[in-house]
Amino acid sequence: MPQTSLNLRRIDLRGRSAHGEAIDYGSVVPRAEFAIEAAVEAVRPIVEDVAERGLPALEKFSEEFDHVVPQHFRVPAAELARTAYELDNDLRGAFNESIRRRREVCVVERGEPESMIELAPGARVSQRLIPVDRVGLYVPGGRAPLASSVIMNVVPAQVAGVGSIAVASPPQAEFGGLPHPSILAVCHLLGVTEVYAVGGSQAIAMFGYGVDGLCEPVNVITGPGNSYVVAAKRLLKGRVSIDAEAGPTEIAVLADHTANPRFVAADLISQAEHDPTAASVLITPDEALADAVTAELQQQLPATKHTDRILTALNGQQSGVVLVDDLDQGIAVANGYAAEHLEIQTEDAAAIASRIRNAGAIFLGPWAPVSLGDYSAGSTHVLPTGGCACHSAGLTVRSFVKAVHVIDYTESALAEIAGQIENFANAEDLPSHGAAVTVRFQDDR
Ligand code: HSO
Ligand code: ZN
Repeated sequence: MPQTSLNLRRIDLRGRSAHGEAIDYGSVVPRAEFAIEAAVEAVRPIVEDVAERGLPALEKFSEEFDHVVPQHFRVPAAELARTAYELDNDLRGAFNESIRRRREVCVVERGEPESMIELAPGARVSQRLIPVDRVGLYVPGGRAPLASSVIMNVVPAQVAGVGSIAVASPPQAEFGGLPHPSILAVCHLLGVTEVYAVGGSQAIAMFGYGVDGLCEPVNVITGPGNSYVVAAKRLLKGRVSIDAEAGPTEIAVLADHTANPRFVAADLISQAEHDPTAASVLITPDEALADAVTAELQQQLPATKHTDRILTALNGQQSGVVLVDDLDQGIAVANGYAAEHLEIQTEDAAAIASRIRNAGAIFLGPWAPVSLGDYSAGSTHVLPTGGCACHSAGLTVRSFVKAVHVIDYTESALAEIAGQIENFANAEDLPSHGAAVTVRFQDDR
């Protein structure tokens, strides 16, 4: 049922520590349900069918889920060029600038392709960063055609040096069975020529197993998607590597009396716009700010395009205001929550940020809204959700390379450590391991 009024919950932590209560900061703000387990069972037969039958299975599932069977599952080059040609000039400029900025940051992310250390004379270990051979990037086409996600997935793969990059996005009946034109146009601007009009879990299966006569299997699958897409990625994990299992978008804003409530409200709304299960959380020691932000939300909501979705997200139990004793406690809440996006709108935001340990990305001060990062900051917008920022980072160049160690010891360098290896191996009751070293230093029989 459509919601009609804002009902943003408040979680009041003030005074609770003073009363000796131990607060579990990891569970102050609950997460929305993101049911992957059930989806895994639903997509298993789809993934298996694509793996077994290939093209006929893609046709069947396109019909069933996308209500259109594309004339060509591989988007013809002429269509890619056409969509880029037909792009509005200003939008083309925005796409190109976003690509340029992301690419510059990626060059820093890539770092040195090879680094070496000499641990003792002749004892050298190098680390070589080797890009994977082939990646498949999925771009959803449902609620919003995320052209920016094409940039965020393709650019780091390109800068990593991945030789073969394929993109898949669902066929859309309204575009004659092609993916959304802005997605195709961005592919063209990026120089990606292998694009498929295939959606959902069948696209993930196509990437994982390959489809005879259409698509070779890939080594890495990345890209956002609904719970079915995530479930399919989970099924293929191991066969390929995947990026994080992305759940609904989250924004947390840690703010004090210096924050502008109009900005804070707009930012909370911006991420709520993604999904009725998106999370928008304000953490503040300033009750007056909480009131002002709530009033601003009321004010701004009627003018939003996706009011229903936004209201549902804001009214959900996963969103709300957390009132804290002070910024120290605010930092504890932010670290416990581990938001995908954390904005810091406080006095000396940089100093506060230096104490943040868990967040997908940190946005400093009033002039760095999450929307900047979503499109044009140069940073990645593929970020860990659901608390995964405690152990994982966003998608970067490093997601597409393997760090391979190259071990290069001289005879004397090995001789120097041989006794220790033998000892170590014996302690593990694996004496043949030790012998593989010592045999090298025994007289030939
Ligand atoms: N905020 C989303 C990314 C996105 N926003 C794409 C707009 N377009 C997840 O980080
Ligand atoms: Zn966004």
